[in-house]
Amino acid sequence: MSFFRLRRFAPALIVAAAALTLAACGDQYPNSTFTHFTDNNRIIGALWDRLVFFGTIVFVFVEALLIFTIIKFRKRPGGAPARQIHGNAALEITWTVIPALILVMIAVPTVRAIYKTQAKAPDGSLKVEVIGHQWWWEFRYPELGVVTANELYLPAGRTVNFQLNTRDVLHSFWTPQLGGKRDLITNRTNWLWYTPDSSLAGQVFNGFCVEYCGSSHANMRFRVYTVTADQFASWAKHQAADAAGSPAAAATASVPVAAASVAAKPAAPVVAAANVTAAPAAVEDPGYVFPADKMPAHTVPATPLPSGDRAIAFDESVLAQGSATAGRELITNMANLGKAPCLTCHVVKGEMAMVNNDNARGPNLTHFGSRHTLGGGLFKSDAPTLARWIKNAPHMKPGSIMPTLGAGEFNPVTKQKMASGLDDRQIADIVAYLMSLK
Ligand code: HEC
Ligand SMILES: [Cu+2]
Repeated sequence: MSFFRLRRFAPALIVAAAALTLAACGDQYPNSTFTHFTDNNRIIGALWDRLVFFGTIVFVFVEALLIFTIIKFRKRPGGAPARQIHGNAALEITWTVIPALILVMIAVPTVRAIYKTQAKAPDGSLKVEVIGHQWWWEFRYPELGVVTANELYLPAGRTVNFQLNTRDVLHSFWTPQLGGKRDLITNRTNWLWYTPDSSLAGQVFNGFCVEYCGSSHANMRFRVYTVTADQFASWAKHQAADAAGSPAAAATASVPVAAASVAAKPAAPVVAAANVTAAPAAVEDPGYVFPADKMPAHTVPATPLPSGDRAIAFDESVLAQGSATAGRELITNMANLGKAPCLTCHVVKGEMAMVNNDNARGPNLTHFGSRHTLGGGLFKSDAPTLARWIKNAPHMKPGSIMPTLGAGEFNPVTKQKMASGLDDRQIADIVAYLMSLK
């Protein structure tokens, strides 16, 4: 396209570009990093504002000078040849000094922001250990005895001090509206702290892994619920308790002394497990749980189940017949190890322990029924989704370390049909059990 034709189209192009830019302004962006809800975010936001401000001034000045020069000193027919210049000390000093001053104006607040955000967290902060796994998040509250996954509860107005570690490869922890990003680095501990504004109680935020970590990197998400101090205390107290229906929970309820002996001898619950046949007892104080119907649409997982040729067949009518008692048997009874060795990878506090939190490969399931999401925040947690997840998790989430467990299912890792495994009826029982673990 010749210069003249371009010139004819230029106004139209500029109008189109401006319209396109403006069109982007109307929408709401709930995951925007430019919405600042914590001290950490505001410090970094202020730095960004300053950079954009100075950058804009420099850009406008330089471009204006450029356009002015192009027009004013353009070649004219019959014009005199341009004057030749060699060196101009004043000009050279000016264009060295001004950028140097601009750099100082940027460097000083940048270094200050780095020191502020890297400082030790203030005393009295809530400590949360964030542990990255391929491809889900483990959250521990060591002071409160809580271990959970993919859903983080934070009391609004209190500083939270995150200790960041990874069990495998690099990950990065980011909740755009609250703070981050900060990497989780192998064999190293990183820290990040921020204070969610006290006005935030009752809100939900999306969090992401932002360091490429393998096939389900994009499926490694989490939710942050900011709640009141009372709601947080209620939630944490219940989350620290043993699983509903577990021998330890039953022992604590009747004879407090027995609970201590069970805890001291990890072998004891194995025997006890076979004897407890009653349905998991109703939880006395179920603790605060963020109401699912108060979650804004953009925080509700919308990943569809595999469909069409890829669908995981499951007879949903059996879900209604699922028995939590039978489900608990399947999970805890050693005789079924070949079928449902769930506890070789998962911890259910109060039940027989085959792994502890430090060597468990999967999320802690003690209060799974109180979570709204499933599989690294990828799916909504409901019975039909959970049933298919247990049947064939790696088919729903590429690379997932949770194995294919359904009889007859195609295992994407071994590339073979499962000769044996759980049938729909057994899965329905396990679903009923897990959903009862409020
Ligand atoms: C080889 C280890 C392993 C075994 C065995 C295993 N799981 Fe998992 N499970 C995992 C891993 C790893 C995840 C996390 C997967 C992800 O999100 O990518 C997981 C995730 C889950 C989740 C979702 C938890 C959440 O909050 O997102 C549930 C529920 C679950 N497993 C139940 C079971 C049940 C029930 C069994 C037995 C029938 C079982 N698992 C057996 C490793 C295992
Ligand atoms: Cu990751």
